[in-house]
Amino acid sequence: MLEGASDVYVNFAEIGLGLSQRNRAFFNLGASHMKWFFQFVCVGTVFFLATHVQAQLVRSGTGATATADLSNVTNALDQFRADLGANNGLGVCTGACVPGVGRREVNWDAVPDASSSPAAFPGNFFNRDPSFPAGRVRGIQFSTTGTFEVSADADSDGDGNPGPTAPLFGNHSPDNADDFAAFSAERIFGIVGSNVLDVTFSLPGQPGIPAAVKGFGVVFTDVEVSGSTQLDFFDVGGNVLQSVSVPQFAFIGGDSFKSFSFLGVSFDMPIVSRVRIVNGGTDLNLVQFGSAFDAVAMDDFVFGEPVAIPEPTTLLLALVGMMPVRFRRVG
Ligand SMILES: [Ca+2]
Ligand SMILES: [Ca+2]
Ligand SMILES: [Ca+2]
Repeated sequence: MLEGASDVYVNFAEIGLGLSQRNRAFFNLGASHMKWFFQFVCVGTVFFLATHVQAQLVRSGTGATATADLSNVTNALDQFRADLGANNGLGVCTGACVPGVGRREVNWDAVPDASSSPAAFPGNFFNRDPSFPAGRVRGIQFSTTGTFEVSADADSDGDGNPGPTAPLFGNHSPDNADDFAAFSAERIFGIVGSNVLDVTFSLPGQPGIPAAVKGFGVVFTDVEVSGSTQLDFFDVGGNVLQSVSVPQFAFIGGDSFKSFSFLGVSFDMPIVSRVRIVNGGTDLNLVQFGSAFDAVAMDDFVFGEPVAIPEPTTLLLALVGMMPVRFRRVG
């Protein structure tokens, strides 16, 4: 059914073509439209009724490198991965990959030096067409009013010597390098000039085709204040499906022990078209934006395999377009 949803979107143009060729034999038109009809029923069920029947599954956990206990984080992450299904890897969804089924991941670690701090990271880096390397074809897009950065690795200019840019966003503040940690070595993700970003989805390899996913989760680092960090899930109509605070790492004393907090939420069906991330209360320069003074960064993103969202107006026109064919048959 979900694979059919992809076919519907790609072939919408054929609806108009079919209507303009009215001398085509009815048998062909009828079979074609019946195919569309059943696909529309499937798509409609998924995208327009889903918000009334969906259930959610929340996975979360915290831990810290210094306490040598990341089991709550890894267990929650692995549960979430299992909730979504097999990792479909990189590139366009072909072969065993079915749109809407399985998952993708981003760990930032293969981002080149040229797109890492202090350089800005483009929000469409992983939302490219197949003319780009497969690693950049994942169907996930980021937007913010600020500027994204991926942290430098240990040798930020590739000359074989450490630096010159400090890892873990230490180039923005020494506090960052003290408090942040990489869950997957060694790059992490952050924002300058804002504490909010939006995540949207496309069919991998087709950046112009908006898509929805079944679930989305992030491993955050250094969430210390309750309520400072949050995920808001939106459906295709812009309605909030769920808002969940990311659990803070509970600590006693003056340091967060380079902690991690994972939160992932999945639904019965791929109905999430946007996720808003409130990433703590400050940006990488420790300029306060949110109500809580809590610097937070992000590492691993895990999300469901995107499936195309049909446009409601196109769906309506297509269904109306079926009517003259039926009238001709009766006459
Ligand atoms: Ca170097
Ligand atoms: Ca990483
Ligand atoms: Ca913090």
